[in-house]
Amino acid sequence: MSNPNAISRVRGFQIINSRGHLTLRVAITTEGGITGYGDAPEGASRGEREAIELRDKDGSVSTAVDIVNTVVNETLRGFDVTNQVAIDETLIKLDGTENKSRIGGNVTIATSIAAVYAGAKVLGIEPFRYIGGARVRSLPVPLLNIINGGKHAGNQLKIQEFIIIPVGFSTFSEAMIASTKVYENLKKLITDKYGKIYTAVGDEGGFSPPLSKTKEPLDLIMQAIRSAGYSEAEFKLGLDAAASEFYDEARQKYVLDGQEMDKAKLLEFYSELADEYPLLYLEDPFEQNDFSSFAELQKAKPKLIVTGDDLYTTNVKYLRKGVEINATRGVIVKPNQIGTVTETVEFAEFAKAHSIKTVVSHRSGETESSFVADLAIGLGSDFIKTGAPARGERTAKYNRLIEIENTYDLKYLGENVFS
Ligand code: 2PG
Ligand code: MG
Repeated sequence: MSNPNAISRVRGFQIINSRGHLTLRVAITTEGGITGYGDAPEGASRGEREAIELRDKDGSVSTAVDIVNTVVNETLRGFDVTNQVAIDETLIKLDGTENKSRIGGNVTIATSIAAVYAGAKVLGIEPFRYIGGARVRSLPVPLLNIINGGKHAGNQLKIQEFIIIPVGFSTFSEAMIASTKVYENLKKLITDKYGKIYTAVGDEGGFSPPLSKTKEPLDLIMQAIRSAGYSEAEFKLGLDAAASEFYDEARQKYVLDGQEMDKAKLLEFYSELADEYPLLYLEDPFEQNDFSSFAELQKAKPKLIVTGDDLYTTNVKYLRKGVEINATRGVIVKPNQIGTVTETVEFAEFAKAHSIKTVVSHRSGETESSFVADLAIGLGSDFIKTGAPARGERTAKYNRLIEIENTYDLKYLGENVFS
């Protein structure tokens, strides 16, 4: 008898992402007629060691589409769609390179995610349950990027993301509603101070006011938190410096706030920020090869969750190095940095086994897929980072979490994220 869960067809096609760029969507259909879809997100500030996105010179992803429709389709046909590990291992072997540069990280991740959705559907369970099983119990704390800089905006800010963290609430929904109030107040403040034109938003839905020094947006956000009626008890702050983007490699200097800083000076600068503001989270404070500066900062500021994104690129090989020297208390988990869901799960589990906080993350170029929301719950992640509480491709993830909270008995992590 034939297996209804066997894959009958894998099909790729181009769709449009939040930047107006083309990206890959993969549809996996089973013999029983069930289909699951997976989208490839697109980063702007990419890590050197992350999986390669196959993109053609004309900006399309036509070659990736062809690969899905030929070699991937031929290879995966007949696989049981619920055998995620076998599917992902086959994709890894099919590619055969360290960074998925042969068939493309976008091909592998979109296919891998499509398999998750199809697998969950054939079993009749939610994707988060499919990923996390009986262990699922909590909703992550959102990291909301409400002022955009760096590669994600047209302003002069060197730091890429200015983040609010609603820890002091008892449900995810309350945390999100309060965050929309802060966002709204921030918009008012920007309108009053700089004019309505500066309420236009950057790639991740955060505002992009005409500021250049790091403390200016932090002050503005603190003001927005207060005018929305909240304090440090409810909201902490976070930053993604994405420091590789303002590092001058030839001169070994960071160019920030109109100054040239060496790594010691930059460490001092971050320490000062941590003393002056309720800063809980600091991602990629140094360039992506300087593991030891991450460790020094983490040691100097043990309460801060120093986090590696470009540092690790969701790859256990690099996280192992970070663990050895206690480089960071946190890691970013981005499925398309490594290229399959199985490797992503392994990375998150390795982090957890070493008591490192996990931050499941979107990319700056996204579709309306809510995969990272289900992934964050499935992994029991501490945090989810998915932009401002605005723009459909960001709200798709937040609204999925709200929907899950209102349907299932899961507990918002809130303050417990500190334990
Ligand atoms: C980051 C991400 C997502 P990008 O640096 O953390 O916020 O940006 O997708 O452009 O790499
Ligand atoms: Mg980052």
